[in-house]
Amino acid sequence: MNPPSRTDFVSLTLTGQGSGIYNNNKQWRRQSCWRKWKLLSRLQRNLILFTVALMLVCGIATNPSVTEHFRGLAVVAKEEGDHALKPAIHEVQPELDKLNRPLVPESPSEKQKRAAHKRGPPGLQNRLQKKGNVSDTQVEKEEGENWRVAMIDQATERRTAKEAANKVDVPEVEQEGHSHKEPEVDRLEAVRDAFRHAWKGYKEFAWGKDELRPMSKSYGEWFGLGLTLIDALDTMWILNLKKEFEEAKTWVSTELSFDKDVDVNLFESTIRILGGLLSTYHLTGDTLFLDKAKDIGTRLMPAFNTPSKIPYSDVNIGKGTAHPPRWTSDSTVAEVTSIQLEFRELSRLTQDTRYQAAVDEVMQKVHKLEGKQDGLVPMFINTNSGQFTHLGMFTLGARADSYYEYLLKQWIQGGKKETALLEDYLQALEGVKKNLLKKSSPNRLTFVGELSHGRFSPKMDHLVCFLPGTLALGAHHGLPAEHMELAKQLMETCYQMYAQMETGLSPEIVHFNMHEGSIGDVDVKLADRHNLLRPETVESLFYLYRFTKDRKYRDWGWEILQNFNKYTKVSTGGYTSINNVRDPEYPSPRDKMESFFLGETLKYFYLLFSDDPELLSLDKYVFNTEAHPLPIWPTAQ
Ligand code: DMJ
Repeated sequence: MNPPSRTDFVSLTLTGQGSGIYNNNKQWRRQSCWRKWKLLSRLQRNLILFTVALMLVCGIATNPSVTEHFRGLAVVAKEEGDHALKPAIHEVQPELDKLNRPLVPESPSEKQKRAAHKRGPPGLQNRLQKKGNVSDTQVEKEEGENWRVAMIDQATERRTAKEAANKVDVPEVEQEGHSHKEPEVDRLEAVRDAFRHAWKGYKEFAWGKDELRPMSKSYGEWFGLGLTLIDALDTMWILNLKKEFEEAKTWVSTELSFDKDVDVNLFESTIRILGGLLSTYHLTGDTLFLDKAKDIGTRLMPAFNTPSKIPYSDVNIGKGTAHPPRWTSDSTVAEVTSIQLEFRELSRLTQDTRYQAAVDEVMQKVHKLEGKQDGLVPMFINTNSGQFTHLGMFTLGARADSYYEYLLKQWIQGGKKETALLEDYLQALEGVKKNLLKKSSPNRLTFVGELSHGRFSPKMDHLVCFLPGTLALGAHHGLPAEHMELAKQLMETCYQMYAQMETGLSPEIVHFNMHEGSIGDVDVKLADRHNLLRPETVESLFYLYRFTKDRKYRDWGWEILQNFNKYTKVSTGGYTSINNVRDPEYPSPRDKMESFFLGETLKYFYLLFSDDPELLSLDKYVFNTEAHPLPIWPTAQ
């Protein structure tokens, strides 16, 4: 064979074939390949090597588990504010230790279970698990003499007896040929354990800071106001965590100061801080919390000094100045219409009408605005003109959700007299039914999609899962029974958003399939696979259980709690948001415990499992959008 000429193309000659002898033994093939390789020019060899290397790199980079891994390492929570245009979170850069494999050390049996876990889209199934992750920690039994000063209508006095009734008998299981009965699981105690574990991390690594970063054993600051601690105050009271509550109260009385040159988001600080302080005041009767509530409420008032009286999104609580975000003069509709319960209550308690007047004016203006479609509101409103902007886009998810929730809840708070609120609520529900409500394929799950300039999108945020609870609450307060029917259907859908995921935890956003012949109901885009420990589904389960007493809602909640324990619990303390609910092998921790996990999620779990309907009776209290109970006004009853 003649050596190939040094041209810039690859030329291979198959010698064996030409001789008519077919030799295919390994040795021959190896030598023949090597000979051919040596016959190639340097350029040809380099070209081939480069192509192979390129293919390898592309292959690795497009492997989802690898990309998820890098995302997990690099992520700085993308856009987590639900309503805010863009909250600025200033993370304190911690010393990073092991960011890989965050979760509690697994037992060998758990490892086996995970190894056996099938990947790929599962069908509709109830993933109810039989055992809980209940630690041995015991409840503190002793009641302090004066601790429960003005307890919730003596409700908790009845709690202990009723809690005993909340033990769950777990079915017999076969193990290594022996049949034995699993111990009873006390679900309320499991929630307390989860709280204690979360609090342990917060106390050790983030005490007095806004948020725990459990993986790096550090903290993040947003407003610099001890957000998690304040958000969690009433949860500790309700869960009867006396020692933890007292420590937190001491911090509030000795360390918490709002006299600080910081920009805070009006909506977030109202629902979490003002709401948290007001509800803690109601539960404890301790005026420390009312004084603090009045202080922060007053410092937030400059937000309303705008040409339109539609508040700015940000306030400097030290300087008394307010402003919109740097890039727009818009606020989101949810932000400006979901601060009313708190400011109205502040006026009632302080007899200072300015707070209520400011937020009522916002509602009156929004009530009259052009740009709604069948009662549905756009997502943005301009603080100069007072008009909606970005017309034609409608969602019950981020940036609009709690507008609908607060229409109903203000109506309830004020004694069902403010008919404009009720009218807007009822009209909006008609708008939902007409424009946003569809069924998925193949299982005909009812879901709430979105509308953009007349075009329907089958996208549903997890945030929308507040809706079953709100619908049920409305039905309980005398609205049509069909609201309850819709609530039940949507509740099933929200549950399936968890059950159909490989970790049993819902992603942030799902897309429902609507075409015939779809294999599963739910699709999840890569960028939407995170779970931030959000409360909405558990919140709705609580309402649905309270009103129907159907135990399946409790069982669904129990299943979800166990999956939080399995995939988000960090062994050194705290729980973390995760990046990928579809990968039980590596859910990829985000290193952040949102304050609402303690303020809302765990509180709703506890209320779901409690047998006492008088523990925060829904005829006496209305929960703000951050799960802080505020009283329904007594004069109204
Ligand atoms: C909370 O801050 C509130 O529930 C708010 O209404 C929506 N977002 C978070 C929880 O997901």
